[in-house]
Parts: sequence; C-alpha cells; structure tokens
Amino acid sequence: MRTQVGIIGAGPAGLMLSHLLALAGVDSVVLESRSQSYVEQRVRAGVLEHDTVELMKATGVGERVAREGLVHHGLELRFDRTRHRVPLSELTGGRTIVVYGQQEVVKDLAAARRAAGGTLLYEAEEVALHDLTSERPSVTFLHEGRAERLECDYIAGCDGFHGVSRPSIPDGATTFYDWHYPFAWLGILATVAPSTEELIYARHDRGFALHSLRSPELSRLYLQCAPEERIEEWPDERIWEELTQRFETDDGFVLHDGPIIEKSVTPMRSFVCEPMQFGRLYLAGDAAHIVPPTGAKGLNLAIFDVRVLAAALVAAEQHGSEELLAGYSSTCLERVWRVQHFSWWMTSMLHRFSEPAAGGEGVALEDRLQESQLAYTVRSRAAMGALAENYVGLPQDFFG
Ligand code: FAS
Ligand code: PHB
Repeated sequence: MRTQVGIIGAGPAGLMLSHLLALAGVDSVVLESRSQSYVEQRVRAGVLEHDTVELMKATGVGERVAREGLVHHGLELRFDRTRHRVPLSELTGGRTIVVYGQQEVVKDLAAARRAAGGTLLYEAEEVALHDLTSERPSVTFLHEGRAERLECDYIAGCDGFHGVSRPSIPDGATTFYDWHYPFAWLGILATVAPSTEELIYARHDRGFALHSLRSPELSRLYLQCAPEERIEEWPDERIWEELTQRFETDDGFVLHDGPIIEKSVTPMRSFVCEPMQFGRLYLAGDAAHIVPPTGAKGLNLAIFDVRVLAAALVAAEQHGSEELLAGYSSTCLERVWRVQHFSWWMTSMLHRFSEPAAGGEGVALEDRLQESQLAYTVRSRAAMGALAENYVGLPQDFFG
C-alpha cells in the first residue's frame, strides 16, 4: 500500500487530520487498532472550544454540532455552599463553548471521511513504524488476517497516550515532562435531566465535583476520588449521596439523580513529550501531551495540533517546502504549555490535595491558598477574564 501521510489512530486528532488533508488534496490512510463501534462509543470529552466548533463548521463537518451542540455562555464556580457565575462570552467578546460529546465528533469526522472515499482501517493489529529518518517511512500491520506494509512520505502519530508512535522514537531523542496528581476522577453518565443549565465546577472539603451534561436528557458528572479507587466500591447510591453533598448550596440547589449507565475512573496527569517529532514522524494530541481534564482541553489541543500539522504537510506535499514541518513542534509547544499551565491551575484551585483534618484542626496551608485563589478569581474581573479566555480557547494565532 502507498499513501502520502500514514495516520496512526482514529480518534479526534487522526480523523480531523485526515479530513483536513483530504480537503487540500493530500492522500492519507488511517490505521485504528480498535473497532469502529468501540471508538464511536467511547465516552470521553464533552466541551468544545469556540475555534474547534468554528473549524468543524468551516470544513463541512459542523452541521450536527450546530444542530445538537449546546452553546454555553458561562460556567459556575461553586464553593462554600455559594454559586459564582463566570460570564465566559461577556468576558471574551462573545466567544462560547459547546457541549457536544467526543464520540459525536468522532462519528461526524469518520462519516465525512467515508463519504469522501477516505481509507479508515479499523482493527489494525500489530502496528509497527519503520525507517522514520528515511525519505520513505512505512508502517506494517495485520488487517483481516493479512500482513500489510503502508509506504508513506510522512507518518502522523495520533494514537493517544498508550499508542505505538511515541515509543517508536529512540530513547534520548525526546524529553518527557510527567506529573501524576494524587487523585483521580470518578466519572458517570446518567439518564437524568441535568440539574443545571451551565457546567458547575465545585470545590468542597470532601473533594472536587463537576456537573457537566450531554443533552437535555443525559447528565455527565465527575467527583474527585483516590487514584487507586475501585468502581465496585461505588454503588450508585453512594455516588449520588457524595455528589449531593459536594454540590450543596445555601440557596436550595437540588441535584436530581437517576440511572447511571456508565462509570469510569480516570487518572490525572500532566505529560508533555518534547519535541513532538522525530524524523518523518509527527506526534499530535494525547500521543504527545496529556492534561488533567479540569480545563476541558485535551481534545481541543489535539485539534489545534492537527490544524498546524495539516498546513505543514500540505506545504511539504504540494510545494515541496518543509519549513512549516520543521517548526511544527515548537509552534505547538507554545500552546501546549499554556494549556498545561491553565489545566494545572484549574486543578490546583479546585481539588483537595490533603485529607481534611479531623474537626478542621491544622487545615493545610494549601487549603487557605485555594480559598484565597477562588475568592480572588470570583471578585476580580481581570482574574475571571483570564479564566474565561483560556476556557473558551485562546485564538489560534495567540502566539503569532
Ligand atoms: P485518542 O486517545 O482519543 O485517540 C487515539 C486513537 O488511537 C484511539 O482510537 C486508539 O484506539 C488508537 N490507537 C491506540 N494505539 C494504537 C495502535 N497501536 N495502532 C492503531 N491505533 C491505535 N478533552 C477536552 O477537550 N474536553 C473534555 O471535556 C475532556 N474530558 C475528558 C474526560 C475524560 C474522562 C478523559 C479520559 C479525557 C477527557 N478529555 C477531554 C481529553 C480527551 O478528550 C483526549 O484529549 C482526546 O481523546 C485526545 O484525542 P487523540 O489525541 O485523538 O487521542
Ligand atoms: C465533560 O463534559 O465530560 C467534561 C466537561 C468539562 C471538563 C471535563 C469533562 O472539564
């Protein structure tokens, strides 16, 4: 098999890259190790930045997100039993976020690739990358029982954190920045109408909680738990009891509970691989960086990467210029570190890092710092503006 760009992974990064390349007349083949149904049902992100949605609309895959996506103009910070609204659009010249499930984005992109005659090979096994520093890198894999070799000009590693691309780079050619947080998120999907119009980020002595949503009938909620937490220890009643406590207010907020149809525990880490390229292999999305989901940034950052990569690959394939490709990693890393900082900042402001001391004695200094950060953020227009502009997503050309 032969193509111009071999893409490993059919998540949001791989599919958007294949889509953008096709629009510019550059050929690609996408190899995905899981089945189509698995990839299109995997519950992950739910918040899309302003520019992610604008890109979907501008490239012909925005019809359904425009129809079914929930446009939000604000979010709530909740602490000390009190609500504080952050008017995102007012503070950012009208920019918004859209609540629309990641699996819906993946479905829309995959459907567009199929409609355009794109090559998406699911259940590709034993994917291995070769000759990354040559002019003709290749990928070998097993598909429908046949051994295949895909010859390419370039390879895009869009296979997530646990993929094969990043480990294909020789030791020493990259530097890893890696930090594990001392907690995780227990996430649920419940068939109950959301108890809120906008997302609620709650800081509580018992730990963080987030009320998000997927539709007027489907709620998505998360609570801070221990990294080694086991789902079996969390029957539905215990989850709703804990969430009810963490969202309590003095003005009578009621959290509606209902049947839980999905439960998962997500570890929290900040990870960056520098540079995001080796030879003719270019890493994008979770293959190169992981952010804690508190800032709702992972998917949006993956889309930013492939926007930059698509333009660079088109310039190389159609104009023979590798200048943009040479600058791919440094261009992305400016935004990657900004988003890393914002996600760490949101996580640090809203999660408990220490066990609540019995009877409040010896409350940790960090608790006081968090309370001060929150109190300042909801009173200072400047601080709230900084949160808002990062949350809706900085403009694509923010770093020039
Ligand atoms: P993905 O992991 O999505 O896709 C990689 C693909 O590669 C997968 O389909 C995988 O099966 C495939 N693959 C792996 N190994 C392979 C191999 N050897 N060969 C072939 N294929 C292979 N981000 C947000 O922006 N907003 C949010 O609200 C948000 N919430 C989140 C909530 C949770 C619980 C989690 C876990 C993450 C959340 N994220 C959020 C982050 C998340 O969305 C990721 O950043 C996003 O999936 C990254 O997309 P990709 O880089 O395409 O990687
Ligand atoms: C989600 O809806 O899944 C979601 C929303 C906001 C976050 C993380 C996840 O910060």
